[in-house]
Amino acid sequence: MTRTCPFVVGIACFAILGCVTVVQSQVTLEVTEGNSTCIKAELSASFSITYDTANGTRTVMVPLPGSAVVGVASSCGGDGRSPWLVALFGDGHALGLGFSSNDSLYSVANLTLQYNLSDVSNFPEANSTDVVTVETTSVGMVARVNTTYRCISASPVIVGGATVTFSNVTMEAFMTGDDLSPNESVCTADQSFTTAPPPPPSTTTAAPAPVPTPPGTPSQGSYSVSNSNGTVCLLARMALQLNISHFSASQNKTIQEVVNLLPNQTTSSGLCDPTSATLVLTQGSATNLSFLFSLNSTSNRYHLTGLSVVAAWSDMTAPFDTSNSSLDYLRGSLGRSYMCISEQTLAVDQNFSLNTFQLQVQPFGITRGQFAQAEECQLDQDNMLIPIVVGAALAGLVLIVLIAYLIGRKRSHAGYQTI
Ligand SMILES: *[C@@H]1O[C@H](CO)[C@@H](O)[C@H](O)[C@H]1NC(C)=O
Ligand SMILES: *[C@@H]1O[C@H](CO)[C@@H](O)[C@H](O)[C@H]1NC(C)=O
Ligand SMILES: *[C@@H]1O[C@H](CO)[C@@H](O)[C@H](O)[C@H]1NC(C)=O
Ligand SMILES: *[C@@H]1O[C@H](CO)[C@@H](O)[C@H](O)[C@H]1NC(C)=O
Ligand SMILES: *[C@@H]1O[C@H](CO)[C@@H](O)[C@H](O)[C@H]1NC(C)=O
Ligand SMILES: *[C@@H]1O[C@H](CO)[C@@H](O)[C@H](O)[C@H]1NC(C)=O
Ligand SMILES: *[C@@H]1O[C@H](CO)[C@@H](O)[C@H](O)[C@H]1NC(C)=O
Ligand SMILES: *[C@@H]1O[C@H](CO)[C@@H](O)[C@H](O)[C@H]1NC(C)=O
Ligand SMILES: *[C@@H]1O[C@H](CO)[C@@H](O)[C@H](O)[C@H]1NC(C)=O
Ligand SMILES: *[C@@H]1O[C@H](CO)[C@@H](O)[C@H](O)[C@H]1NC(C)=O
Ligand SMILES: *[C@@H]1O[C@H](CO)[C@@H](O)[C@H](O)[C@H]1NC(C)=O
Ligand SMILES: CC(=O)N[C@H]1CO[C@H](CO)[C@@H](O)[C@@H]1O
Repeated sequence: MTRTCPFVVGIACFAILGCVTVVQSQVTLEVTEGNSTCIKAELSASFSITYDTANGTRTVMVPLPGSAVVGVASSCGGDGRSPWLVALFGDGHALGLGFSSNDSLYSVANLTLQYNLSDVSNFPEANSTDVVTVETTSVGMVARVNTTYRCISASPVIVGGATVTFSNVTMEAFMTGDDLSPNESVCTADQSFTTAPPPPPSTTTAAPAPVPTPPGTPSQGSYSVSNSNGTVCLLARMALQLNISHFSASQNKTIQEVVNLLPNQTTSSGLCDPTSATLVLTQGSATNLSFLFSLNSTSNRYHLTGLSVVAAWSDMTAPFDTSNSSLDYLRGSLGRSYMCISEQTLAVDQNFSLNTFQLQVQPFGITRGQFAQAEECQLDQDNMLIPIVVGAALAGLVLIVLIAYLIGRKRSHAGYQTI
């Protein structure tokens, strides 16, 4: 059985999940006419697509597979038409990029995504079999004519109910030779990485940059995921705080921003499989957080193996996007829930960590829609130890006083008898 893993922002999938190993493929696409190449693109892309099921919406992650091919609709333009690159993949899915140019610049004028909801391997339980086409004209890929557009950073493009995240892109349209031009136009996201602004000399009289006020403790939200027959298959209640290092537009430097997830503005969705479970938390269009849990059916233990985030906050110069699919947090046993009341920091990479508070999760083995008995994290057990030690010390003290009293009483009693 092969099916595409629902969680692919990441890089790899476990063999145990039984899914295609989705090392995100680098795809090469070329549009030629006659003997000459007019568009050449080497890129990775993944699609986050939300669709309707009978029981609400679901979000899946679909990668652009290495097997994608250039469709015949592609063209080099001319005769008033503009160049058009169409990549076909899977069961009737397509990604189209239309290019336009003037004397100095060329750009991706529009992006079209077509996906076929009949494809049950990517869109399980879809309540429609339509082929959906969505389009946007704000793609934000611009380069100088006769140069190669380069963008290694992940750059999300929102199109309809979907997000296309490109990464590691080198691409040229309106080519004059058969190979990508050695001259590059580097996207702004890459520039802020490579040319990190030097810290201002401390001797200047410049006013200190405003430090973002740290938010208070976040509030706890309750989230759940149901499977196709409406049975709750994942439960979570937790308070979450995102800690992201990004380039601040207002301060013109990289800052660390700590933001609480607001449960009353957050919706949950996800997917459950026998050995993997995904929880996606979406706060408006600003924050999208995915958790991937996996179950080891040999040891009957589960853990949080993947975390991914897409954040488009007001002070960012570009949406922030990162993921790590080789984590090992929140370890619990099948048939039990995992609980950690204490604050925990889940480090994802050098730019993103997630702080959790008052957390209880159960990604597998839910019965009657309720949490099973909890296994407490070590931090909570350590915190419990202090009152126990204090209590034991107090009990010991009481015991000593009592014994002393009893001995004293016996002595004085004995004293009476001798008289
Ligand atoms: C393609 O190249 C061949 C030989 O190099 C040439 O004979 C042919 O005319 C060219 N075709 C076009 C459309 O330029
Ligand atoms: C699919 O479900 C959504 C709500 O979940 C509903 O609004 C929509 O009409 C349904 N579509 C079909 C074709 O049943
Ligand atoms: C959509 O997918 C279904 C089933 O996978 C397939 O039969 C159909 O041909 C696809 N539609 C298109 C337009 O490719
Ligand atoms: C995409 O943009 C090009 C250039 O502006 C235009 O010619 C083409 O019709 C557009 N495609 C769609 C589907 O709108
Ligand atoms: C080319 O287009 C860009 C925007 O797409 C514009 O900023 C620039 O001024 C244009 N240049 C010329 C020479 O028309
Ligand atoms: C791009 O290259 C072509 C062929 O080498 C040349 O004719 C054209 O003037 C160049 N355009 C720019 C803007 O450099
Ligand atoms: C980016 O793409 C190049 C080939 O186009 C590949 O060699 C390289 O490993 C890719 N880098 C990442 C981080 O995927
Ligand atoms: C719902 O589906 C799950 C597996 O997807 C199954 O274990 C469970 O028994 C089903 N429940 C009902 C009420 O059909
Ligand atoms: C941002 O900082 C860089 C380097 O410190 C400087 O060259 C640039 O002018 C600054 N931009 C703004 C808008 O302040
Ligand atoms: C959401 O909750 C916060 C406090 O947790 C409250 O200040 C805010 O008004 C609430 N917003 C809505 C839309 O309920
Ligand atoms: C599952 O657990 C067993 C026993 O603890 C261990 O040997 C095995 O490596 C684990 N498998 C995975 C994929 O982690
Ligand atoms: C909770 C809920 O709406 N469950 C429904 C999920 O969908 C199946 C049919 O696909 C219904 O039978 C359930 O009632």
